Amino acid sequence: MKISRIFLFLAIITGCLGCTQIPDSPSTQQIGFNFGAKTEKKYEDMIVGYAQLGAESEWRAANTISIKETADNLGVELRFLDAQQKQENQIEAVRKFIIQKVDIIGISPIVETGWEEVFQEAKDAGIPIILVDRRAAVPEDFYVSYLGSDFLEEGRKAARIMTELMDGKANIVELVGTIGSAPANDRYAGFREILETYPEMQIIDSQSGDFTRARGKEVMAAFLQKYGGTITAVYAHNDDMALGAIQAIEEYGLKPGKDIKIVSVDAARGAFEAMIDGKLNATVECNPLLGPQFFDLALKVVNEQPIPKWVPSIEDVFFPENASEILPTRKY
Ligand code: GYE
Repeated sequence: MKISRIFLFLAIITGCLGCTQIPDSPSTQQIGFNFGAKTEKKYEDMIVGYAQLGAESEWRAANTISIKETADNLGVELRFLDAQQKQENQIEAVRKFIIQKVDIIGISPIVETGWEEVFQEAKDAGIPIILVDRRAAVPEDFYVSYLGSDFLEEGRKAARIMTELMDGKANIVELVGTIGSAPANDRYAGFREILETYPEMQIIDSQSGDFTRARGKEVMAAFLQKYGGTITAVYAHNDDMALGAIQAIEEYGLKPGKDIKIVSVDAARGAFEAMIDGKLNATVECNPLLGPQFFDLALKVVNEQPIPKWVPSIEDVFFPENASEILPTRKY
Protein backbone atom coordinates (compact mmCIF):
# COMPACT_ATOMS: atom_id res chain seq x y z
CA MET A 1 0.00 0.00 0.00
CA LYS A 2 2.72 2.33 1.13
CA ILE A 3 4.67 1.49 -2.01
CA SER A 4 1.75 2.16 -4.34
CA ARG A 5 1.06 5.57 -2.78
CA ILE A 6 4.71 6.44 -3.16
CA PHE A 7 4.68 5.16 -6.73
CA LEU A 8 1.63 7.26 -7.52
CA PHE A 9 3.43 10.27 -6.15
CA LEU A 10 6.54 9.48 -8.20
CA ALA A 11 4.47 8.80 -11.30
CA ILE A 12 2.68 12.12 -10.94
CA ILE A 13 5.81 14.17 -10.42
CA THR A 14 7.67 12.45 -13.25
CA GLY A 15 4.61 12.48 -15.53
CA CYS A 16 5.14 8.77 -16.16
CA LEU A 17 1.89 7.04 -15.29
CA GLY A 18 2.37 4.48 -18.09
CA CYS A 19 5.70 3.40 -16.65
CA THR A 20 6.29 0.88 -13.91
CA GLN A 21 8.18 0.99 -10.69
CA ILE A 22 10.34 -1.85 -9.40
CA PRO A 23 8.49 -4.53 -7.43
CA ASP A 24 8.23 -4.69 -3.64
CA SER A 25 11.71 -5.17 -2.36
CA PRO A 26 13.92 -3.97 0.48
CA SER A 27 15.41 -1.40 -1.87
CA THR A 28 12.02 0.00 -2.97
CA GLN A 29 11.10 0.39 0.67
CA GLN A 30 13.69 3.12 0.75
CA ILE A 31 11.89 5.27 -1.79
CA GLY A 32 11.06 8.40 0.10
CA PHE A 33 10.73 12.06 -0.37
CA ASN A 34 14.31 12.85 0.57
CA PHE A 35 15.73 12.46 -2.95
CA GLY A 36 18.67 14.73 -2.25
CA ALA A 37 19.86 12.57 0.63
CA LYS A 38 20.44 9.46 -1.51
CA THR A 39 23.54 9.15 -3.61
CA GLU A 40 22.81 8.03 -7.10
CA LYS A 41 24.44 4.77 -8.16
CA LYS A 42 26.70 4.71 -11.18
CA TYR A 43 27.45 1.87 -13.57
CA GLU A 44 30.60 0.99 -11.60
CA ASP A 45 28.56 0.53 -8.41
CA MET A 46 26.31 -2.12 -9.92
CA ILE A 47 26.64 -5.90 -9.74
CA VAL A 48 24.53 -7.49 -12.46
CA GLY A 49 23.75 -11.20 -12.81
CA TYR A 50 22.93 -12.31 -16.34
CA ALA A 51 21.36 -15.71 -17.00
CA GLN A 52 21.88 -16.33 -20.71
CA LEU A 53 19.99 -19.26 -22.20
CA GLY A 54 22.66 -20.76 -24.44
CA ALA A 55 24.74 -20.33 -27.58
CA GLU A 56 22.41 -21.85 -30.16
CA SER A 57 22.62 -19.32 -32.99
CA GLU A 58 24.45 -16.42 -34.65
CA TRP A 59 21.85 -14.19 -33.01
CA ARG A 60 22.68 -15.49 -29.54
CA ALA A 61 26.42 -15.10 -30.10
CA ALA A 62 25.89 -11.45 -31.03
CA ASN A 63 23.57 -10.95 -28.06
CA THR A 64 26.12 -12.36 -25.61
CA ILE A 65 28.92 -10.22 -27.05
CA SER A 66 26.71 -7.14 -26.80
CA ILE A 67 25.96 -7.80 -23.11
CA LYS A 68 29.59 -8.57 -22.19
CA GLU A 69 31.17 -5.75 -24.19
CA THR A 70 28.73 -3.15 -22.90
CA ALA A 71 29.37 -4.23 -19.30
CA ASP A 72 33.09 -3.94 -19.92
CA ASN A 73 32.83 -0.51 -21.51
CA LEU A 74 30.62 0.85 -18.75
CA GLY A 75 32.60 -0.69 -15.91
CA VAL A 76 29.66 -2.75 -14.66
CA GLU A 77 30.53 -5.85 -12.62
CA LEU A 78 28.85 -8.59 -14.65
CA ARG A 79 28.29 -12.16 -13.46
CA PHE A 80 27.40 -14.08 -16.62
CA LEU A 81 26.15 -17.68 -16.75
CA ASP A 82 25.30 -19.69 -19.88
CA ALA A 83 22.54 -22.26 -19.29
CA GLN A 84 23.37 -24.30 -22.40
CA GLN A 85 19.76 -24.48 -23.59
CA LYS A 86 18.48 -26.04 -20.34
CA GLN A 87 15.83 -24.39 -18.20
CA GLU A 88 17.06 -26.09 -15.02
CA ASN A 89 20.49 -24.53 -15.52
CA GLN A 90 18.91 -21.13 -15.97
CA ILE A 91 16.90 -21.52 -12.77
CA GLU A 92 20.11 -22.57 -11.02
CA ALA A 93 21.85 -19.46 -12.36
CA VAL A 94 19.14 -17.19 -10.92
CA ARG A 95 19.48 -18.95 -7.54
CA LYS A 96 23.25 -18.39 -7.59
CA PHE A 97 22.73 -14.70 -8.27
CA ILE A 98 20.29 -14.50 -5.36
CA ILE A 99 22.87 -16.08 -3.03
CA GLN A 100 25.50 -13.68 -4.34
CA LYS A 101 23.13 -10.76 -3.63
CA VAL A 102 23.58 -9.11 -7.02
CA ASP A 103 21.80 -5.77 -7.48
CA ILE A 104 19.74 -6.88 -10.44
CA ILE A 105 19.23 -9.92 -12.67
CA GLY A 106 18.87 -10.02 -16.45
CA ILE A 107 17.46 -13.19 -17.94
CA SER A 108 16.50 -14.39 -21.39
CA PRO A 109 14.04 -17.15 -20.45
CA ILE A 110 14.52 -20.19 -22.66
CA VAL A 111 10.80 -21.04 -22.57
CA GLU A 112 7.81 -19.01 -21.42
CA THR A 113 6.53 -21.16 -18.56
CA GLY A 114 7.95 -22.50 -15.30
CA TRP A 115 9.43 -19.32 -13.81
CA GLU A 116 7.09 -18.35 -10.98
CA GLU A 117 8.88 -20.16 -8.17
CA VAL A 118 12.38 -18.84 -8.85
CA PHE A 119 11.15 -15.35 -9.73
CA GLN A 120 9.27 -15.33 -6.42
CA GLU A 121 12.56 -16.19 -4.69
CA ALA A 122 14.26 -13.24 -6.36
CA LYS A 123 11.37 -10.99 -5.40
CA ASP A 124 11.53 -12.15 -1.78
CA ALA A 125 15.25 -11.37 -1.78
CA GLY A 126 14.50 -7.89 -3.15
CA ILE A 127 16.38 -8.46 -6.42
CA PRO A 128 14.61 -7.01 -9.46
CA ILE A 129 14.49 -8.96 -12.74
CA ILE A 130 14.67 -7.57 -16.26
CA LEU A 131 13.51 -9.94 -19.01
CA VAL A 132 15.81 -9.58 -21.98
CA ASP A 133 15.00 -10.84 -25.49
CA ARG A 134 12.36 -13.43 -24.44
CA ARG A 135 9.28 -12.98 -22.31
CA ALA A 136 8.17 -15.28 -19.46
CA ALA A 137 4.53 -16.10 -18.72
CA VAL A 138 4.49 -14.65 -15.19
CA PRO A 139 2.41 -11.91 -13.54
CA GLU A 140 3.71 -8.44 -14.41
CA ASP A 141 4.93 -7.70 -10.90
CA PHE A 142 7.51 -10.50 -11.16
CA TYR A 143 9.73 -8.42 -13.44
CA VAL A 144 10.46 -4.73 -13.84
CA SER A 145 10.65 -4.59 -17.62
CA TYR A 146 10.80 -6.64 -20.79
CA LEU A 147 13.41 -5.48 -23.31
CA GLY A 148 12.99 -7.17 -26.66
CA SER A 149 11.24 -7.65 -29.95
CA ASP A 150 7.66 -7.97 -31.06
CA PHE A 151 7.85 -11.59 -32.18
CA LEU A 152 4.20 -11.69 -33.28
CA GLU A 153 4.88 -8.84 -35.68
CA GLU A 154 7.97 -10.64 -36.99
CA GLY A 155 5.76 -13.65 -37.81
CA ARG A 156 3.26 -11.37 -39.56
CA LYS A 157 6.02 -9.70 -41.58
CA ALA A 158 7.37 -13.09 -42.67
CA ALA A 159 3.88 -14.14 -43.81
CA ARG A 160 3.29 -10.94 -45.79
CA ILE A 161 6.62 -11.33 -47.57
CA MET A 162 6.00 -15.01 -48.25
CA THR A 163 2.54 -14.32 -49.68
CA GLU A 164 3.99 -11.76 -52.09
CA LEU A 165 6.90 -13.95 -53.08
CA MET A 166 4.59 -16.87 -53.80
CA ASP A 167 1.76 -14.89 -55.41
CA GLY A 168 -0.64 -16.13 -52.78
CA LYS A 169 -0.15 -19.85 -53.48
CA ALA A 170 2.36 -22.12 -51.73
CA ASN A 171 3.04 -25.43 -50.02
CA ILE A 172 4.99 -24.24 -47.00
CA VAL A 173 7.04 -26.21 -44.50
CA GLU A 174 7.84 -24.44 -41.26
CA LEU A 175 10.97 -24.78 -39.15
CA VAL A 176 9.83 -23.80 -35.67
CA GLY A 177 12.21 -22.48 -32.99
CA THR A 178 12.62 -23.96 -29.52
CA ILE A 179 9.28 -25.41 -28.44
CA GLY A 180 7.62 -23.29 -25.77
CA SER A 181 9.89 -20.28 -26.30
CA ALA A 182 8.33 -16.84 -26.74
CA PRO A 183 9.80 -16.24 -30.22
CA ALA A 184 8.68 -19.67 -31.48
CA ASN A 185 5.18 -19.27 -30.04
CA ASP A 186 4.69 -15.80 -31.47
CA ARG A 187 6.40 -16.27 -34.83
CA TYR A 188 4.15 -19.31 -35.27
CA ALA A 189 0.99 -17.39 -34.34
CA GLY A 190 1.79 -14.15 -36.21
CA PHE A 191 2.49 -16.06 -39.43
CA ARG A 192 -0.83 -17.90 -39.26
CA GLU A 193 -2.75 -14.74 -38.43
CA ILE A 194 -1.87 -13.29 -41.86
CA LEU A 195 -2.19 -16.55 -43.80
CA GLU A 196 -5.77 -16.98 -42.60
CA THR A 197 -6.94 -14.74 -45.41
CA TYR A 198 -4.96 -16.63 -48.08
CA PRO A 199 -6.59 -20.05 -48.54
CA GLU A 200 -4.01 -21.19 -51.11
CA MET A 201 -1.08 -20.54 -48.81
CA GLN A 202 -0.91 -23.95 -47.17
CA ILE A 203 1.36 -24.94 -44.29
CA ILE A 204 1.86 -28.60 -45.09
CA ASP A 205 4.12 -29.41 -42.12
CA SER A 206 5.67 -27.71 -39.12
CA GLN A 207 8.44 -29.13 -36.88
CA SER A 208 10.94 -27.74 -34.42
CA GLY A 209 14.56 -27.28 -35.44
CA ASP A 210 15.39 -25.82 -32.00
CA PHE A 211 16.85 -22.63 -33.54
CA THR A 212 20.04 -24.47 -34.58
CA ARG A 213 21.58 -25.02 -37.99
CA ALA A 214 22.14 -28.73 -37.45
CA ARG A 215 18.52 -29.42 -36.46
CA GLY A 216 17.22 -27.15 -39.21
CA LYS A 217 19.10 -29.24 -41.74
CA GLU A 218 17.90 -32.54 -40.28
CA VAL A 219 14.26 -31.49 -40.15
CA MET A 220 14.36 -30.08 -43.68
CA ALA A 221 15.94 -33.31 -44.98
CA ALA A 222 13.09 -35.26 -43.36
CA PHE A 223 10.51 -32.90 -44.94
CA LEU A 224 12.10 -33.44 -48.34
CA GLN A 225 12.05 -37.21 -47.87
CA LYS A 226 8.38 -37.01 -47.05
CA TYR A 227 7.07 -34.38 -49.48
CA GLY A 228 9.83 -34.08 -52.12
CA GLY A 229 9.35 -31.40 -54.76
CA THR A 230 5.79 -30.59 -53.67
CA ILE A 231 7.35 -28.21 -51.13
CA THR A 232 7.50 -24.73 -52.65
CA ALA A 233 8.41 -22.60 -49.63
CA VAL A 234 10.17 -22.69 -46.25
CA TYR A 235 9.41 -20.43 -43.31
CA ALA A 236 12.24 -20.68 -40.78
CA HIS A 237 11.88 -19.03 -37.36
CA ASN A 238 15.56 -18.05 -37.52
CA ASP A 239 18.40 -17.69 -40.01
CA ASP A 240 20.45 -20.57 -38.64
CA MET A 241 17.67 -23.07 -39.34
CA ALA A 242 17.21 -21.52 -42.81
CA LEU A 243 20.93 -21.99 -43.48
CA GLY A 244 20.64 -25.63 -42.39
CA ALA A 245 17.60 -26.03 -44.67
CA ILE A 246 19.55 -24.55 -47.59
CA GLN A 247 22.18 -27.29 -47.21
CA ALA A 248 19.49 -29.99 -47.05
CA ILE A 249 17.76 -28.65 -50.18
CA GLU A 250 21.04 -28.57 -52.09
CA GLU A 251 21.90 -32.10 -51.01
CA TYR A 252 18.46 -33.18 -52.20
CA GLY A 253 19.28 -31.72 -55.62
CA LEU A 254 17.01 -28.66 -55.66
CA LYS A 255 17.88 -24.96 -55.73
CA PRO A 256 17.18 -23.05 -52.50
CA GLY A 257 15.85 -19.57 -53.18
CA LYS A 258 14.57 -20.65 -56.61
CA ASP A 259 12.87 -24.08 -56.61
CA ILE A 260 12.02 -23.56 -52.96
CA LYS A 261 11.65 -19.99 -51.66
CA ILE A 262 12.87 -19.29 -48.13
CA VAL A 263 11.99 -16.58 -45.61
CA SER A 264 13.58 -16.45 -42.17
CA VAL A 265 14.01 -14.21 -39.14
CA ASP A 266 17.03 -12.48 -37.47
CA ALA A 267 18.90 -10.75 -40.33
CA ALA A 268 22.27 -12.10 -39.18
CA ARG A 269 25.30 -11.87 -41.47
CA GLY A 270 24.94 -15.49 -42.62
CA ALA A 271 21.50 -14.61 -43.99
CA PHE A 272 22.91 -11.68 -45.97
CA GLU A 273 25.57 -13.95 -47.47
CA ALA A 274 22.89 -16.48 -48.44
CA MET A 275 20.79 -13.70 -50.03
CA ILE A 276 23.82 -12.51 -52.00
CA ASP A 277 24.24 -16.11 -53.25
CA GLY A 278 20.55 -16.14 -54.25
CA LYS A 279 19.70 -18.92 -51.79
CA LEU A 280 17.52 -17.02 -49.32
CA ASN A 281 14.65 -14.74 -50.36
CA ALA A 282 14.19 -12.51 -47.32
CA THR A 283 15.02 -12.11 -43.65
CA VAL A 284 13.02 -10.25 -41.04
CA GLU A 285 15.22 -8.34 -38.60
CA CYS A 286 15.36 -9.21 -34.91
CA ASN A 287 17.90 -7.11 -33.08
CA PRO A 288 20.24 -8.93 -30.61
CA LEU A 289 22.37 -5.88 -29.71
CA LEU A 290 20.55 -5.26 -26.47
CA GLY A 291 23.52 -4.56 -24.17
CA PRO A 292 23.36 -0.74 -24.09
CA GLN A 293 19.58 -0.62 -23.50
CA PHE A 294 19.79 -3.37 -20.90
CA PHE A 295 22.38 -1.66 -18.70
CA ASP A 296 20.65 1.69 -19.11
CA LEU A 297 17.43 0.12 -17.80
CA ALA A 298 19.30 -1.72 -15.02
CA LEU A 299 20.88 1.48 -13.76
CA LYS A 300 17.52 3.24 -13.73
CA VAL A 301 16.06 0.35 -11.73
CA VAL A 302 18.79 0.34 -9.09
CA ASN A 303 18.34 4.09 -8.81
CA GLU A 304 14.62 3.51 -8.32
CA GLN A 305 13.60 5.46 -11.37
CA PRO A 306 10.44 4.49 -13.24
CA ILE A 307 10.94 2.55 -16.48
CA PRO A 308 8.56 1.28 -19.19
CA LYS A 309 7.19 -2.24 -18.81
CA TRP A 310 8.15 -3.05 -22.39
CA VAL A 311 11.03 -1.57 -24.36
CA PRO A 312 10.55 -2.83 -27.93
CA SER A 313 13.36 -2.97 -30.49
CA ILE A 314 12.94 -1.28 -33.86
CA GLU A 315 13.24 -3.75 -36.73
CA ASP A 316 13.43 -3.89 -40.49
CA VAL A 317 13.08 -6.43 -43.32
CA PHE A 318 15.83 -7.24 -45.86
CA PHE A 319 15.84 -8.67 -49.40
CA PRO A 320 18.53 -9.95 -51.81
CA GLU A 321 18.30 -6.80 -54.01
CA ASN A 322 20.48 -4.67 -51.74
CA ALA A 323 22.01 -7.40 -49.52
CA SER A 324 25.60 -6.81 -50.69
CA GLU A 325 25.29 -3.08 -50.09
CA ILE A 326 23.92 -3.61 -46.56
CA LEU A 327 26.12 -6.53 -45.43
CA PRO A 328 29.19 -4.40 -44.54
CA THR A 329 27.04 -2.26 -42.22
CA ARG A 330 25.67 -5.24 -40.28
CA LYS A 331 27.08 -5.70 -36.79
CA TYR A 332 25.98 -9.32 -36.32
O1 GYE B 1 15.65 -15.30 -33.22
C1 GYE B 1 17.12 -17.04 -32.53
C2 GYE B 1 17.71 -17.34 -31.21
O2 GYE B 1 15.20 -15.28 -28.77
C3 GYE B 1 14.97 -13.71 -30.50
O3 GYE B 1 16.70 -16.97 -30.29
C4 GYE B 1 15.74 -14.85 -29.96
C5 GYE B 1 15.87 -16.02 -30.89
C6 GYE B 1 16.52 -15.71 -32.23
O4 GYE B 1 18.20 -18.57 -31.08
O5 GYE B 1 18.11 -17.01 -33.54
